[in-house]
Amino acid sequence: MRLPDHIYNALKPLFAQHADWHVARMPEHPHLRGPGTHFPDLQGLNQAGSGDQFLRFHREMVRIFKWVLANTPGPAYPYTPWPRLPDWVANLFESSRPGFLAEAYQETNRLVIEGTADELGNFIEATRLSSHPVRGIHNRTHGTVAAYERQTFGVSNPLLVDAQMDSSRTAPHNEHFWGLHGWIDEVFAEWQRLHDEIVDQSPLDPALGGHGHGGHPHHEVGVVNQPAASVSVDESKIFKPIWEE
Ligand SMILES: [Cu+2]
Repeated sequence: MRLPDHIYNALKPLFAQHADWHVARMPEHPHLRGPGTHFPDLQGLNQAGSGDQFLRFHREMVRIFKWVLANTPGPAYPYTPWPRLPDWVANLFESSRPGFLAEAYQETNRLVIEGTADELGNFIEATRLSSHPVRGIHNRTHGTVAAYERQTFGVSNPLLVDAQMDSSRTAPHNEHFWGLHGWIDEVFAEWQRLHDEIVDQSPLDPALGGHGHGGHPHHEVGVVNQPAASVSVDESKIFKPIWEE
């Protein structure tokens, strides 16, 4: 469901380029990334580094989200990253693909210890670089939550307007985006601790953020506040519910 209105209104403009970032990573859109574009360092989903960029880009989003929560007037919104997928999502996975989640968690843990950040991101998202049979917990959760919410609350429920989880344009407005990405961010933080990287999950003022990581939600040096090419893309093949495989 959509976040409370005061939070939704505050963060919507800050994450307006989230969808452009995802669209620019698609292998068929090389002209939307690289030197001279909004995303000069961005790798395609089929290129090395894409999984690493996925983790770091969304780290920055989570940090900006925390800043918005701390600095937006109105009722406090308690934010708790999912400790792992909540039961109502896990049960949907389990009934469609028994054992999928247990195996996915196991491989996630293995990559936190033995993998690179790129391999971890590739597996969790999944990019085109992971061929593991239980890859893609991120994409599958986006698709599964979207379909579940439509079935449960109704397609035209006002609280799903501009907040569908199966579109990168609207998903950041949904409360579960932050539950899911909070979980992913904690997994990445654990990887960082085990690999002697500094972990910074502190709230980030969006006016100060955005120094690389393959592109930033809004203020890219040199191309400030120009809308990126707004290519509308059907993401239904990327964000499919777990029962449609
Ligand atoms: Cu995203």
